[in-house]
Amino acid sequence: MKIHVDQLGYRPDSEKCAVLTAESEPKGWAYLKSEDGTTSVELSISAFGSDSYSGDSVWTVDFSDIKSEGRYFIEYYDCSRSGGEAESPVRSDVFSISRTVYQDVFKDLIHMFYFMRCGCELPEKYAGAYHHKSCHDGPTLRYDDGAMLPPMTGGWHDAGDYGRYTTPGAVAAAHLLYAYELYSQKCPDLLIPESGNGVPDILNECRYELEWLLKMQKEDGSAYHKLTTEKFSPFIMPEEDREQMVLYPISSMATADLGAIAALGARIYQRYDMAFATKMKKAAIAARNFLADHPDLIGFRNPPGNATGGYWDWDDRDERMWMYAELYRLTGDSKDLEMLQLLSGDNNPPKYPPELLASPFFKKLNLPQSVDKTVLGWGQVGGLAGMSVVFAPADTFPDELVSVFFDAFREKADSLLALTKQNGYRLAMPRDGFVWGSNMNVMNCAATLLTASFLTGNTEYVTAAEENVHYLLGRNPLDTSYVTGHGAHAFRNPHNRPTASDGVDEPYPGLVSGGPNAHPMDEPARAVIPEGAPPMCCFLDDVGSFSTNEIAIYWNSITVLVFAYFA
Ligand code: 9MR
Ligand code: ZN
Repeated sequence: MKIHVDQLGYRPDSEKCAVLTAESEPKGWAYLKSEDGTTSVELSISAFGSDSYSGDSVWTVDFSDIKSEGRYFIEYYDCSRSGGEAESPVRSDVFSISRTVYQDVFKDLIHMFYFMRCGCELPEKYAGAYHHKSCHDGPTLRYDDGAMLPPMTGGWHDAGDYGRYTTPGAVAAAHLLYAYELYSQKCPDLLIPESGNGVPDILNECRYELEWLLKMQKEDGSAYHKLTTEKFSPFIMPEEDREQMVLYPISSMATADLGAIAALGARIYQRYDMAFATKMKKAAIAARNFLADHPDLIGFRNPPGNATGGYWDWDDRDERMWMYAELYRLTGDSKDLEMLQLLSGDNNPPKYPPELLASPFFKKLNLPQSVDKTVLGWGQVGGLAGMSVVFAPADTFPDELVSVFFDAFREKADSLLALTKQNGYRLAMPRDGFVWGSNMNVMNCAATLLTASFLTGNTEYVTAAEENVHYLLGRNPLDTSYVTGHGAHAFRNPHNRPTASDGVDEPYPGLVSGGPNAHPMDEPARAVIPEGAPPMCCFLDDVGSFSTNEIAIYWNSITVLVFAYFA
């Protein structure tokens, strides 16, 4: 028998439930007890049945009625054996019921981006034990023509590796900017070099990435896909990685994402720095003009010899859609609106590149015809277009267009709501979400539900989103909190180069693990996770497990977007 709880805890007025797993039916009694001994409430145990995501037999105990703030645990007494001699009870981890239960973790989730800064020293004052010297500040070799360009410093390291990639960088910055736009009053002060300059710290941190993204734009308005070494570095500190930085070719995805984030940035920063906002507006328009002249997909594949992340994507309709949505909000130009209408309409089939159509794998890939309008990932950004449209001031976009996105959010949210009732851990995510970076999908589903709740007022969507938060913070079959430094059993061994080489035992706090992956690709995970294991269990807290336990800026950022609501 095990009792799984959110290891941070629950908000007082929310639904609250713990998951009990056992070999056979628990016939004893469960109690919610306060740590100070003043409260002891008997809870009823209800059967869920067998849960396919985890392989567990599940019972639940609901304690939603307990709303008093405090520190609690759940205790189960097995009195099923005759003789009356009670065995020692099974206890859950101690957790809080508190209005502010997610505030500290929210702050660390944002502060994480400071640790990911590239091209500057991280002094002890801001980085504590994780301080290190400046990195990746040498000259840049342009792949296209072999030209040696000045250093292109700045931005965040992408993930456990030290690459910097345009599409995931733009998406991560977007999650933070939308989080700020929707919940500005909740965004905390951080301790970063810019703190106290009169600009909210989440915007200060985000600007560090935006300044670098602007450098990734070519004179013709297009954007380079990535800036990385040729191969991944060994597990060394970033300043020890002195391999040549290479600027790889452009892609239409990178160009459109850059146009979108620059337009969004221009909108948000104009209150604080008009010159910076104007620079971004120009960049957005240049990207748009380039893409208008290049309507076909400009894909990206790693050139021979290059083995860093590919971030390949076969479809740029969603990136273009997001760009036109943000541009229209900025410029009000009817041509931008027309393009957005065209791209988000039904009469817009994908234009997969000929080499893909000719490949025998094409059918297996099962690529979609229509653009998903709710996804917020690195490769599919239709949901970012959606957020741009549905959260715009009334009358910005025509009603029919708003309805297209509104309906997409509601439909997706309804299907997620159904799922949350079908699995024992109440996770609102389809089974096929357990891929590399599943926690991004978990948070994406939560963000979709929250958006739908804003649109409809349906609080059931909020409850379902909150269940995903509980899953992330430890109410899962592995009893693992997937955020470092938060929760009784937080993962500790991320696939992250600085963590493995900085000589500090604990990883820095606020890192989100990629999470369970039903198709692990790395040796350590494959060695211990049996083929066909239940998806929620396909995880290994091991530094070598890049496909289940890496970290990435866009996994943190989507988590920031969700926690901004609950913090
Ligand atoms: O997050 C990406 C995941 O969705 C892909 O399945 C995986 C393999 O292509 O790549 C992940 O992104 C990695 C990137 O390619 C390089 N930096 C680390 C990223 C996180 O693992
Ligand atoms: Zn660096």
